[in-house]
Amino acid sequence: MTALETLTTDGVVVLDRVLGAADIGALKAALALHLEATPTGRNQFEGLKSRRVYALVAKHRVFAELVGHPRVLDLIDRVLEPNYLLSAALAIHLGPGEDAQKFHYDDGSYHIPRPRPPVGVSAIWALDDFTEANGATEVIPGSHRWGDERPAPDDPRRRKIVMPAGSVVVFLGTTWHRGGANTTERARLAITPQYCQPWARQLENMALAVPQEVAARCSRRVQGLLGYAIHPPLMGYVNGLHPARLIDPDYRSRERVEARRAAQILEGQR
Ligand SMILES: O=C(O)CCC(=O)C(=O)O
Repeated sequence: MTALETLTTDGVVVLDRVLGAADIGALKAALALHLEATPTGRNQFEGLKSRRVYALVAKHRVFAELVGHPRVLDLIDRVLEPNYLLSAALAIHLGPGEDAQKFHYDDGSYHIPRPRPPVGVSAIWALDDFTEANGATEVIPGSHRWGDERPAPDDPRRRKIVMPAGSVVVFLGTTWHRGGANTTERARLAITPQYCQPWARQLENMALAVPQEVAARCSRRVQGLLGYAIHPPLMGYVNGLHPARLIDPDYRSRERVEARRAAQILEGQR
């Protein structure tokens, strides 16, 4: 089965060892000061012994590169509609002694009855090895197809995503999962970018979280993920104009392409 087939059949797929040691080192170095300055979580979901660093794209270019990683985007390109958005980008430092999270699914903020297609897709990049004991993410394969069913805390169908550092687990926004319990003496570090349909509200308000001068230095692909794109025919404009005008002196080429697409759609609707 291809990775895409596994993702659509099971609701979850692991891409093994995508990042090398140098990439992992750069991400950890960029996170270190932010983690030190971050208090532990405010509730059971964030983890009372864990730390979360939000708005990563605003914090360092290595995070912007990670959210635009082609191995993950190539998969999501086939699941979500063109012009999909970055919905959230955060680091999770799962502390020693942390309890398992409650099972949840990541696009649960969209109150649309299940079963349904996913509104989002999430990725969790392992910056440390994910092991049986250190809180590896637990996923219930196939649960993306569920309607009202909810998993019990000890659901026997749950699978620990044991994977080496540098790997990434990608799962649909409808797939039930949770952070596992960390029974070791060391933290487990991960970065989780989440993506959503281009017509859905982002969990993290990227237009406010990422300053324009930072967005201007991102790749065009990442700028699009942040919202500097039109979802044709009409979604995402600023003052009636293309949002890339705010950050890109060369915005006209994008404007032309997207205006053409908008005109085709509007024409087809008549
Ligand atoms: O830390 C993890 O492994 C999963 C975290 C998670 O699912 C979440 O916070 O939504």
